[in-house]
Amino acid sequence: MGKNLTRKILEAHLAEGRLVPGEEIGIRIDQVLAQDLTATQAFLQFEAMGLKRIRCKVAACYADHNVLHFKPEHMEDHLYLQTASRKYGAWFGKPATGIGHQIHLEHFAIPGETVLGADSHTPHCGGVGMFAVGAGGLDVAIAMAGGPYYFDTPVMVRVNVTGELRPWCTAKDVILELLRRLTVRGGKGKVFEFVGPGIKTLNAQQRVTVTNMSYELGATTSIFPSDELTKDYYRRLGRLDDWRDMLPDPDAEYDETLNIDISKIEPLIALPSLPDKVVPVREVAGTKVEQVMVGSCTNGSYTDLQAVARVMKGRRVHPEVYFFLHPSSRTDLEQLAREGYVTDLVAAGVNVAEPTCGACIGFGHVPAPGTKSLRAINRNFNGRSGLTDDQVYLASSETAAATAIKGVITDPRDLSKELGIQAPRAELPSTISQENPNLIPPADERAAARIEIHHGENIRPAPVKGPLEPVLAGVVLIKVGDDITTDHIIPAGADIVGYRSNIPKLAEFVFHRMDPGFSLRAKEHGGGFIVGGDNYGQGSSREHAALAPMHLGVRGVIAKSFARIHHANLVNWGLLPMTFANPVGYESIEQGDDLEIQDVRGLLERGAETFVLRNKTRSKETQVKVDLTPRERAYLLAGGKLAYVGQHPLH
Ligand code: MIC
Ligand code: SF4
Repeated sequence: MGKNLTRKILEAHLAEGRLVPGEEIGIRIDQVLAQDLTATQAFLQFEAMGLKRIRCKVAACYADHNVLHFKPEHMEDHLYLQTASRKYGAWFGKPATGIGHQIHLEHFAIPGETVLGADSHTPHCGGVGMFAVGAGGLDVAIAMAGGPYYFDTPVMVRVNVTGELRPWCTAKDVILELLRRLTVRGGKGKVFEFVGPGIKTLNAQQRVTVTNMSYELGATTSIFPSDELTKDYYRRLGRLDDWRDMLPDPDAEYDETLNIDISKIEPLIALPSLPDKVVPVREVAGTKVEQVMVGSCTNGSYTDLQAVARVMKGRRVHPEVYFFLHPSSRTDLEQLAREGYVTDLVAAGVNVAEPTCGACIGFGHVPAPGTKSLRAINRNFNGRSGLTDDQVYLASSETAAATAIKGVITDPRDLSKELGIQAPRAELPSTISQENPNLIPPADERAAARIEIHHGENIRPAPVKGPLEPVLAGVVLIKVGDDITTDHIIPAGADIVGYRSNIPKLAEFVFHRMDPGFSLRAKEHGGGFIVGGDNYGQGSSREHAALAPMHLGVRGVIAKSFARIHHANLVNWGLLPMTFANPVGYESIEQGDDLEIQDVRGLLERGAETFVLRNKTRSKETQVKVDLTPRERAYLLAGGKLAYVGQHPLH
């Protein structure tokens, strides 16, 4: 029986368990990455474990989200991260080095290795044949300490790609097409492995766009083989020594198959406010937009920006449109500048902003109420742009450029017909320099001993919850619907992210944009429960969406279903995730109801999978289920994974 690529990499890294879909495995992690919003907690947790030096092959921390330093504590976070990185043995990307995923790809990605990232878009490096997975900060801290990463063996899906993209149709349209078909829940528990003749028509950067955004399917990750096209990319990087052939066997077996003929794909667009609300661009063409953005880890590369520059050359941004872009790599920006593309963009009236996440996460360029924004990025969750009830559309960079010229949503194919503009080809830079003045190497062990870590005022120790109580009781603090994102639970935005390393302060903002009274109510009740719909906790990997509710005394979340990373984060921080045994259970509970689970410790210890939830207010009982491995039960009993690791140190 031939092996697929995912199986080959997992087998080579297997530390515990069997590769049977749904069964828990532990894998060895070669590389870790984190970014400024998640890394402060990860490093604080690493310090709390009492370790002196990072034990995985490569660790990198990127200051890519909060780089404008609107407040003094923002720079303090970076000084903490820079000193901690150097001391413990991680690379540090200074602000405006670029977006971590792209910098990691350019400098460290190695086909066939594993990378665990404290960011949901870590599947980025899957585009060059890495097994690249996003996780909460604590899981990354444990990987830094040399511990395995535990997760359920994914269902391995063969995505058979045929055909070739037509002019003006892009890799972004490929992933939008998959979102259209599968939705934001369709990838849960799965790895999408892209194979077939069509992948030979997609260069490494195009592949990366697909794997990066595959997380929006809720997938564990996705991966392309490392082949001759990957080799070509490593040649341009000047890192041929890091390249290796990583292919599935010709007769490889998969659990499922999906076919996609990319020659049938047309320019697509996700409507506000979920990445799976996908329709052809021509269905909404003519809609007036006031703002256009190109950037993020999905669309900020040289390839995207060169395409935009080619479209904009000699033309002008529509007078009623604000068009800005955030490159994803300083190196790529430098190359674009050397080749004159930046000049073309600036001459056309495009605002070339700094190479960071920027407006993707609501840092700047917040749309005005009532306006529409078209963005070549990966997420359009409501409120993420910084405006509650925003109207953000997601499309390719080419569609963005066409829209910026015309002032209304435009199918880029019309540019050829109306303005005689030739469709840009997806090109890679001829060279991608490894000279990076902003990427600071770790200190050697001797020098590290002398480095004082900069612990600013805002950097508070990693919190730990006490052991699980015998009876779990409290009121329902909030009841929410389906597809609630971690952006809803703990919003981003410049006013809030500065407190990522200060959980007591951050906790004031839980559900802030949806229900500003939540935190106060939780405090008044001394905590309680959250009730959610399907896919609760999708989106960002931020463990703060568990940590901050934990600080407010939230004891458990009862939902119809959970997103993978958030489920793990709840367990990691000692909050019990439960699902309704019967969907009507959701209807029977309202905000304010008083709930109780008797003998919860005993139930967990005995391995029970169904618990009785007593609704004291309505004198009713509801069955709830838990989907927990023995290891996760032990974490919950201890009061979370950090508490558990404190009792069972990693060797
Ligand atoms: C995001 O895109 O939402 C983020 C900001 O990159 C997050 C991480 C975070 O919230 O710190 C993610 O995707 O995991
Ligand atoms: Fe940054 Fe946006 Fe990518 Fe998250 S999705 S890492 S905020 S660019």
